[in-house]
Amino acid sequence: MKTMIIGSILISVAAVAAPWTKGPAANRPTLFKTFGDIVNTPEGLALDKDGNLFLSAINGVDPSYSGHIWKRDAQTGKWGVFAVTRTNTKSGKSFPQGIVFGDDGNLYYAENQYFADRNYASTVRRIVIKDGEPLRCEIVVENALLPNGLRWRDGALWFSESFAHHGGKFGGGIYRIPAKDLRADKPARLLDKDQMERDTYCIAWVPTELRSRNGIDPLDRKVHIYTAGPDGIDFDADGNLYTGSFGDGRFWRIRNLGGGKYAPPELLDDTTVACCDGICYDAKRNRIILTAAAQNALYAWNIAAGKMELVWANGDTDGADGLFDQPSEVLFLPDGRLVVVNIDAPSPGMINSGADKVHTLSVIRLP
Ligand SMILES: [Ca+2]
Ligand SMILES: [Ca+2]
Repeated sequence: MKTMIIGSILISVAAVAAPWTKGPAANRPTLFKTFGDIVNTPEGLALDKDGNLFLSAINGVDPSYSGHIWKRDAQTGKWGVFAVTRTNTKSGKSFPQGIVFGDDGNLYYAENQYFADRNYASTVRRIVIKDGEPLRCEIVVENALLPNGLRWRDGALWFSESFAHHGGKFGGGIYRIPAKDLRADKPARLLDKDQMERDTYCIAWVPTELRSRNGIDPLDRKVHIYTAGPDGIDFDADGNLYTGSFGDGRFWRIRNLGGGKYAPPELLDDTTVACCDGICYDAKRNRIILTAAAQNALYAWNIAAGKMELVWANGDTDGADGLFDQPSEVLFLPDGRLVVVNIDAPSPGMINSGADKVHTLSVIRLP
């Protein structure tokens, strides 16, 4: 009897064994926020000029909860729903992905309809804000496939289009829309991808290499997402743009040549990250932080040294203790802490073994 009890204790201990971890102990993530099922798939992050933090809930895991956007008050730290995003009239759903504030103080977001409709049904929209309150959602960019990471720089909205396959090649695009063309009465219209070479809004096309995942052919419909191109985008202090691709994890720089000109994409690293989601610039350390979604990891590209450094990685977990559960987006708070979104919506071949009931943001205070 005693042996059996000891045996069952050992089994229960093994079942809750802590996941493996890698990276400096000082970088260990802790829990920043747990959400209920209303935010079952957290995604994009943005800060307004007052330091309030915004988070989009794309809610792809359980779309019976509508897509919407939360706000964390910078003064009180309290979270609340900021706005429910407007549904697509055809799909009846809203899937807000990347978000960013414009110079006009309005919140721009990628309305990603790709997983409901692959025929240019996606848009970029803005929530017009007055005195801190949302007034309306309006379409400002149309005819997109999978708009994803958003940034605002030099009077323009920048975003990645994660699917821009054309000419028999897989890849994604980087787009720039000047503020004057972001009009609710006449949205900026992207050209179809087979004409993207003459789309004046398209700054760059980035190719995706097809890589097998645990023996699964990337052209298999189950892993279609691994044919995707650029996901997260951000700029360094000199205005050079960086992006990482979801499909093959490759990391690229698009140099700012001045006068509105940009160099062709330059491959910086093609082996470290297997699947890149969001990225952000670490101004204090002159690095680009990359999420490595499949590896449950964060890496940092050291710009001066020209090399990749591991920030943190951990094994499969639901994230309840603050460890990573498929990191997807990163952003520095005004106090210097790094917030990491755990999207917890795995594709095949990821360390994250399944979407669970614990919906979290992690935080790291980098030394
Ligand atoms: Ca989780
Ligand atoms: Ca999980």
